[in-house]
Amino acid sequence: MKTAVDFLSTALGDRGLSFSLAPLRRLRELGDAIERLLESGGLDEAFYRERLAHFEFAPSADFPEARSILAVAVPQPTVRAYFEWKGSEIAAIVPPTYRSRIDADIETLVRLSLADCGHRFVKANLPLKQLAVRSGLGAYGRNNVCYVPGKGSFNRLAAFFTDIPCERDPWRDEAMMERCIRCAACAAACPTKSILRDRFLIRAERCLAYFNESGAPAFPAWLDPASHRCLVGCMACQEVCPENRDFLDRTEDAARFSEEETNAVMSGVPLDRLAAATADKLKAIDLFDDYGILHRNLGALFEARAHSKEGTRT
Ligand code: B12
Repeated sequence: MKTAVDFLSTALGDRGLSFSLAPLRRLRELGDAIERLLESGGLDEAFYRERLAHFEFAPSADFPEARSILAVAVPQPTVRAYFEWKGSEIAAIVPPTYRSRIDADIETLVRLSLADCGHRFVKANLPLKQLAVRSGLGAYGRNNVCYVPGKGSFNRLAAFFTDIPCERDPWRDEAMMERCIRCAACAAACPTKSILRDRFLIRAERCLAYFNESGAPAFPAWLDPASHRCLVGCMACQEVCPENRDFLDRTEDAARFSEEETNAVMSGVPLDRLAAATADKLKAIDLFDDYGILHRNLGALFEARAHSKEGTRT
């Protein structure tokens, strides 16, 4: 007879997604690990409060039948958008895994596969890398990103509580990929020196993505303006990684913004007054909900481009 895992393998595995299933009793260990880092001072407390305090280390009370945690990894392409402005055009990168609308597709696939065998699930709000690594779905890179064996790091992660009984316990210690022991390409490429050679945990509160995802009006003065190479996030530590060599060409051109549209974004025209076609393009690159950060980030990209042109002229 087909088990729930067989159904998941067909629905997810056959579409190139990877998954793992861990017993619910392991849940506490995820919270404990973060707690220990906080106590030892390894994790910046202000950063924890701002970005990590929202995790929920238990299924909601209306799901007492929950028995397991399902972690899913979905390979994602890099997205490229073109912006025309003041007579020139730039290609702006949205790194893989910012495509949050894929979450609804993952949920649909899980729903379809579990409906076939009568199981329930709810979305889980957990530290996803730690869950993926400890449940055997992947391993950490030195850059603290999670790599799925043979599939690199360009995978968006998601998690669900399910009532599937988990007979096999895949739980293991946190592991870093072996090739990272002798490689520090990511540390050398990090524009903010957030990846350290003598400590595993990155200085997340210095990561470029931390700043360009935030709603702060400006970037810190110490940040090199040439660091900006993406519309949001950063590719530096993953782009140079040898584990990702085979996945760098998965780029999709998703939208082209005319001079007029770029002008609207740059001058902060309110979202509800943007032309419908421009709004659709923002949705196509998954940045409609992050519109508020775009004019700052796009401005930084144009500035970085201008600097690099000046550099080549001198
Ligand atoms: C907060 C957050 C950020 C913050 C902080 C990142 C960070 N490293 O913590 C900022 C804004 C900087 C950020 C940036 C990015 N993020 Co982010 N982020 C998150 C979020 C919401 C939580 C991450 C978290 O739990 N951090 C807390 C730290 C403590 O967790 P940890 O890194 O796993 O730390 C463990 C290990 O360090 C371990 N440990 C400690 N010592 C040692 C020693 C050894 C040897 C080992 C092996 C382990 C180990 O213990 C720690 C606790 O368990 C998740 C979504 C989610 N719900 O999980 C996405 C998430 C992690 N982000 C993601 C991505 C893609 C990114 C970016 C690549 C985006 C981009 N292109 O710019 C960058 C990468 C930055 C980087 N190099 O880490 C993906 C990662 C996918 C993947 N395949 O790994 C996630 C899972 C989102 C998603 N749904 O897919 N992010």
